[in-house]
Amino acid sequence: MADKKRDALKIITLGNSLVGKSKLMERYLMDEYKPHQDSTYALTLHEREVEIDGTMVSIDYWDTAGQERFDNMHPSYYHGAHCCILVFDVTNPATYLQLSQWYQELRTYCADIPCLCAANKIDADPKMTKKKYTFPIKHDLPLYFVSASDGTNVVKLFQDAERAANEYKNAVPTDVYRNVLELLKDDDGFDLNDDDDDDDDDDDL
Ligand SMILES: Nc1nc2c(ncn2[C@@H]2O[C@H](COP(=O)(O)OP(=O)(O)OP(=O)(O)O)[C@@H](O)[C@H]2O)c(=O)[nH]1
Ligand SMILES: [Mg+2]
Repeated sequence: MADKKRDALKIITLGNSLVGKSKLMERYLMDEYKPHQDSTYALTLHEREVEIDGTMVSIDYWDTAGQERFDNMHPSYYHGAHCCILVFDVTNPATYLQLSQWYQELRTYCADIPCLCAANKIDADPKMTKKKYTFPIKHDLPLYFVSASDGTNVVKLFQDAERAANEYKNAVPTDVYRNVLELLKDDDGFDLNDDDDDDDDDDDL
């Protein structure tokens, strides 16, 4: 069990209080949405097993709360994260403006994890999906128009986050392996495709 825990992917959410972070998780993980609920006061950890490309993967979803009230998160919230879902509320421009601060804090602790941006509550004001949001463009973040209330795009958002987290986790060894192959290929004395059986004595030594 302990080994399994250490291997779990960690996905965090960030964004102002009341943007719908907990409701989005509730919609995805429980496929339900109860309209009235207080802010999250403590850390909530949801564990889930999913299949990604034929392999079962454990995911820990971290949800915490009241960010507006505390202005920033404890570093341990970010520690070891593999992906972040950054949420704002399309009906509340202040939550959009605050994204850059959340993003800056994220990058302080997690320099290169994938980050997805979620524009929530589109059910409340569908025309907001027509607006151009420069923040995600500027930072090259994929943007998802979602509604925890009616479920629009929620599964897509979370499945993409799971996939991105998994790719991020597996990227390091893959890159190292690729770099080694590149180095070997660049080395004139070592041809990966050389099936010459060295009968040829013309080779300079
Ligand atoms: N119309 C609408 N309301 C939503 C949606 N998602 C969340 N809400 C409402 O917004 C309020 C806040 O939702 P939460 O999920 O508790 O927000 P939170 O970001 O977790 O807030 P904190 O825990 O304080 O950080 C609740 O009253 C929800 O019912 C949505 O997609 N559409
Ligand atoms: Mg919450």
